[in-house]
Amino acid sequence: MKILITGATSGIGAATAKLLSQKGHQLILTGRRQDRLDHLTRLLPGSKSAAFDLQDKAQVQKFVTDFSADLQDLDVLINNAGLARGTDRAQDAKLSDWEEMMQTNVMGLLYLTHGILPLMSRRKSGHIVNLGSVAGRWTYPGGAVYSATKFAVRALSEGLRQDLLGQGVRVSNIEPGMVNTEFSNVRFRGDQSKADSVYAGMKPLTSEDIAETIAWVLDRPKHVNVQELVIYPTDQASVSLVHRQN
Ligand code: NDP
Ligand code: 8X3
Repeated sequence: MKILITGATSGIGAATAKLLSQKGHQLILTGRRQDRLDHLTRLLPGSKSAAFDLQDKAQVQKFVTDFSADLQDLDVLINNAGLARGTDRAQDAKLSDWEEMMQTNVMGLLYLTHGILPLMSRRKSGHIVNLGSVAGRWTYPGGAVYSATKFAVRALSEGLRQDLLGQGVRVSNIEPGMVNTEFSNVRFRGDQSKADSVYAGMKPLTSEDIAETIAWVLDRPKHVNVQELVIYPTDQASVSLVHRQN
């Protein structure tokens, strides 16, 4: 299959790219960090890449135009790129952090999906896999706006399934709990000790766990659509209930 993965430069996106490449799929990989994309395309035979910022509508539309020939027969879009910024209570949070999360996790996903959907609908075939989160079902202190973006991803996934009914296009929303990636480092703007403390004394999910989940969802027969999938580490019972060894 031909598969486009956003946020392939790190974490879940990079692990998914490696696994799907091993399985023989043809990949188009995106992210902002050109050096990491170059490394991946060297590593993964037949893969292509494009560096652009999902927050910028013009850059996303330019990508869709530049890759128009490649995208005509795209089988799968994995809307993985996303981020959280900070855990400040809403009353203390920076508006620019809220804007960055909304613009990336919601508008970026929409800009790209808007470019790809008509192509899939026309072919009456395709699969959109969104990276939601358990934060898209349950909120926690300091996570209101990140959660709002992932609630939006869940609503969009559900609404798209309704609009696409009869078009042969599947939409899946994967909703992980804690996964140890660069996510917390980004959330705390490079403070690695703060990022490490998120996973201290517990065993989080790995990027590979989620990559395997995505590969399984893609491998279901065409008449089967895994609509939503919540996956927590065993050490996490809810967004705020985590078991830690001392
Ligand atoms: P990482 O920080 O490791 O990876 C995030 C990816 O998103 C990077 O490749 C980054 O690429 C890309 N990205 C971020 N902002 C932009 C942008 N403006 N334009 C283009 N690409 C962008 O985090 P994860 O792998 O953990 O996160 C992947 C997805 O999984 C996210 O949507 C996240 O919300 C979700 N998720 C993560 C969980 C976790 O605990 N880690 C749990 C549940 C869901 P670059 O910086 O090169 O642009
Ligand atoms: C990331 C998981 O619990 O940090 O989506 O919000 S959480």
